[in-house]
Amino acid sequence: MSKVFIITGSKSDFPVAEKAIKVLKKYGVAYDIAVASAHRTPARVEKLVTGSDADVFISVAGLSAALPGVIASFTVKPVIGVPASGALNYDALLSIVQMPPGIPVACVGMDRGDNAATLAVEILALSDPALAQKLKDDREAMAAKVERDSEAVAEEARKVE
Ligand code: RP5
Repeated sequence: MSKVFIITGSKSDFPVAEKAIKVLKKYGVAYDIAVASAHRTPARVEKLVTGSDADVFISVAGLSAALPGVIASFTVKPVIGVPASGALNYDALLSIVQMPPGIPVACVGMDRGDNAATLAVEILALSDPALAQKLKDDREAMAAKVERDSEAVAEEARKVE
């Protein structure tokens, strides 16, 4: 049973999906991945979404980026959209974020497959205390790194002539 279902609009979106997979693997969260396009294969999108037992969907899409919204139309589970960067960049971001009232998609930053996965883990952690603890541990590790970086920068600054 997969907890997270990653659907990309194209094979070319895989590098962004890969960032999500790395995070999900780190937290030991089961996932599935498939390619399906809102425009090229709408029936396949419906079949995949309605047939899935995942708790959270992550959808990576570029250009007009209808896919996350179409996924959201077929489920009441949370959908996290990741705009894939392209020639224009803001096209996909604005498309994903501008959903009509009642059918929201949580939109992360451009190509931020990693943040999409972290948000998915946070949603799953609502009912999984062990997962929540792992997230807290990682936040502490991040904070400790900032302190180490600050000391390193102060040291570099002292050397500047
Ligand atoms: C979108 O169009 C996909 O999500 C992809 O980001 C973009 C380009 O797709 P390909 O032409 O590479 O298949 O639907």
